[in-house]
Amino acid sequence: MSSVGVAAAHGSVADDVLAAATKLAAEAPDEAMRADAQAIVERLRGPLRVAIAGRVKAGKSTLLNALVGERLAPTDAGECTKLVTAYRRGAGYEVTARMIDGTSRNLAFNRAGGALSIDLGSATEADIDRVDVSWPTSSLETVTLIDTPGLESVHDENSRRTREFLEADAEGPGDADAVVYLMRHAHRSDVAFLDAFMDRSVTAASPVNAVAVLSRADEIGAGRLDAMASAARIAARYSTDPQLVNLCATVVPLAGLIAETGLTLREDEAAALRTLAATDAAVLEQMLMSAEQFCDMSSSQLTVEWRRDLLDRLGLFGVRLAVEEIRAGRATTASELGAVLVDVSGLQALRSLFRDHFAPRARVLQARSALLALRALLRRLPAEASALAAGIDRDLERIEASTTQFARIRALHLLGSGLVSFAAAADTDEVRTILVADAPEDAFAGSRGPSESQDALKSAALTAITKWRTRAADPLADPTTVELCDTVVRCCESFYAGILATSVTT
Ligand SMILES: Nc1nc2c(ncn2[C@@H]2O[C@H](COP(=O)(O)OP(=O)(O)OP(=O)(O)O)[C@@H](O)[C@H]2O)c(=O)[nH]1
Ligand SMILES: [Mg+2]
Repeated sequence: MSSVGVAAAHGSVADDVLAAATKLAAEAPDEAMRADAQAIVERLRGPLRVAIAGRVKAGKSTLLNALVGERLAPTDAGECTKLVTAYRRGAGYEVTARMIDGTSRNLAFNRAGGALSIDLGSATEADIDRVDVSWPTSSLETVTLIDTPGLESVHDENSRRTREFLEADAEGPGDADAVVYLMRHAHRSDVAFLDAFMDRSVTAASPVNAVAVLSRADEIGAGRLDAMASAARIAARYSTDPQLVNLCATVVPLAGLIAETGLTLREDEAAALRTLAATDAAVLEQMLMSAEQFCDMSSSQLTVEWRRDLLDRLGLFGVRLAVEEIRAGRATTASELGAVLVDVSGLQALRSLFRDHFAPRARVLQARSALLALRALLRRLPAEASALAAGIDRDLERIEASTTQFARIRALHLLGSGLVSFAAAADTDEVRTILVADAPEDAFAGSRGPSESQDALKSAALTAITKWRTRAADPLADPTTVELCDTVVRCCESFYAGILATSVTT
């Protein structure tokens, strides 16, 4: 798997881009440009920026809270998130709005009853471009999470904000380095939707920087206790969907609400659940048939207000699970019940994806966003700064030529957006495997013989180099296909060099 060597090489690319950005921040002719360049420097020094995107009510804000481990982002059954809001680690508690006119202002906020309630003051949503929440929590140490309004929101204005935020355009790259896309089981058309969305935002998503979540997984099968097992099967099937494999690395099931509540469950809630669990078994069974029956019946000691609260916090599946645990004597306190809920929710698998998929690529993804942003900024430099622009442009060219990392990401986008396709599915699979791979063993896994010897890898690499070089030289191939094939060749060559280097040292 990815070696320390790979990580070190990634770091140096980011350092090189950082040096170019720092130079521009110091030498750009006017103050606004220096500030823009400095913003790129700071982004590159800060954590990876991961946007959480999906349709209205997909459970985005709830998922964000589950990852943070606190109820921060407001969630609601009605359309809720209206502004792009970044949650990042800071020394203190602070909420800032970046206004459409480019200025910033601090916003008042309070946290009565759970989620953050932000007071826009004299401003309206239309005046605000982004909101930035700074919060002192270790869960945001390596990643800044960005909550976005639902795509296809009934208020098109909100949806537009998310698209503008994520999509790359001629002016520069999208503002996120990576994306978590939520899709609900009920919306099988999400795949087509994701496809169309990613197509428009060519730099926003690929198997390198996007993962998908089958969200609200506990609701599958009307909240029966086997819901998560069904969700896992459905997610596994989606993971191999021919459209999805080009758009995201994998699909994991998640019951965000169960995770969020598991991490924040209070003792009074556990006590309410114990009261509920003491209800006669047959009556309880009847109550748990539907949300209406749960709130209507007066057979339990528990007040209707409490029942509504529990439903909000846990859903029918969560209530059923907690009651089951209490009755079996396996978990009764808030911390015991919370642990069970988190365990069942699928949060661990999502966290593992962040650790295993995003973290090792973070510096490259950030360096790439920064490089694109720098290029956009250079285009805005006035004529008298042309020497500075040309110098930095040369630096960026050199950085790009020194690594296959950026070319790989672009090539995956070409593949993912369908701009390049191969007649044979096996070719598409081979190309994707090579482009995504961190090490030769991953790149040539399919062509490896029974022995995992270096010789077998070497010969697989050479075969691939010959094959894709021939394809790149095809006079009938269009320029984007040639570019993609060239990138595959470069990747194979660098893997080949890596194999030779290991055979010498071992
Ligand atoms: N049962 C269940 N309900 C969930 C889950 N995640 C979210 N919900 C509920 O679904 C509703 C919407 O959740 P949000 O997190 O606000 O969804 P969102 O995607 O941020 O919605 P918008 O910001 O309005 O687009 C809320 O009532 C949540 O409690 C889940 O995993 N399971
Ligand atoms: Mg939301």
